[in-house]
Amino acid sequence: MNDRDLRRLAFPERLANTLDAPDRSRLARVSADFGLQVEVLCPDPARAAIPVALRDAEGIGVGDWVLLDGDGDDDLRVRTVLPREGTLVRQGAGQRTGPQIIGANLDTVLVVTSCNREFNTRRIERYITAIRQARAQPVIVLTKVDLVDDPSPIREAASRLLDDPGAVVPVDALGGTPRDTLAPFIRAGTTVALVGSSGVGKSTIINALLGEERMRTAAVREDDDEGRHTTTHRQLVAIPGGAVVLDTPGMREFQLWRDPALDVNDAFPDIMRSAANCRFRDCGHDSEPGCAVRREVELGTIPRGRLQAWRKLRDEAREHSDGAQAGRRRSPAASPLRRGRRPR
Ligand SMILES: Nc1nc2c(ncn2[C@@H]2O[C@H](COP(=O)(O)OP(=O)(O)O)[C@@H](O)[C@H]2O)c(=O)[nH]1
Ligand SMILES: [Mg+2]
Ligand SMILES: [Zn+2]
Repeated sequence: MNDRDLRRLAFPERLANTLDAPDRSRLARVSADFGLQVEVLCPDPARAAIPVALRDAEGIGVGDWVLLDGDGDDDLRVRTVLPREGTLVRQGAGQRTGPQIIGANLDTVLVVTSCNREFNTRRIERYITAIRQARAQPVIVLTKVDLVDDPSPIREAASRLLDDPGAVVPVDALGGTPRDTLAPFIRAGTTVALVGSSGVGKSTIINALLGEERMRTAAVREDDDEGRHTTTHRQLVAIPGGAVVLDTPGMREFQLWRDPALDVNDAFPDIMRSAANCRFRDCGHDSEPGCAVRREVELGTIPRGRLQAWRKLRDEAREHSDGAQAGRRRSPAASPLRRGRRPR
């Protein structure tokens, strides 16, 4: 791929000097995952097979940079997955127990939620925990502001979940100008994923960024406010202006991945700030004397539900890390968050 195409697909600088000229000609970016095959951009879309051993060993996700073997359209295979960063993972849903990669090499993740009944603090906290775990920047996008009289209470509730009130962005994806509103978060050379329930307007935003109706969108059911699943798979697209965005289908549940290094504190800046004033450094904000967090809950400056959510996620992470360590003794399962082997 030439330099222009690499820029258009947000090729990360950190990988540049790990590759020689022949490798560069075999570079591609995974844009969709179909199980035994992936769609890759190189820069035109093509299909490539994934050797089972490779999938088992390190996994592969939309957004990964790979080196391809083979020629022509029918014969492409993924040889290597380049070390990924910014990996958003969740615990596989249903029968699948392993980590599932939502997106790889992400710089920013937009948590998209609508201003109506769909807004759910507890769900957003979960997303933010996983986004911090990925070391990507979380942004909360409030859609359908045109449907509510006053979005400011929701905007305030959302601001509490991030340390940066500037990272809460109300948009009207239909009548407004989401491309301008979101520009600070969709910079050239970066990869941005959109996550959230179905029907909140993720695909609509991406169409606005593309300037064409490429993604399918669908009306929300009137009775329960739930969207139909129009977006059925994760799809990476390059948008004019040089950023890459990832559209995802709605996620019903977002289980945190069993990662021993998961630190839920990162997603609770308000609690952490207050915890600095607790008498004990390892205060569990439970029944300890001199607990500043509980005092703030009583004063109402930290919502009670927020402290309960912190406890719940912390316990979940602990449970997970015990489980993961037990699993690790049995088999050295690869972490999708690993820095990865250097390519040959
Ligand atoms: N009124 C209003 N409707 C919107 C807005 N954004 C999306 N929609 C509508 O919501 C429905 C679901 O949008 P879609 O993009 O398919 O949601 P997705 O499932 O998150 O990708 C569509 O009918 C959109 O036209 C918005 O800001 N305001
Ligand atoms: Mg969609
Ligand atoms: Zn405390």
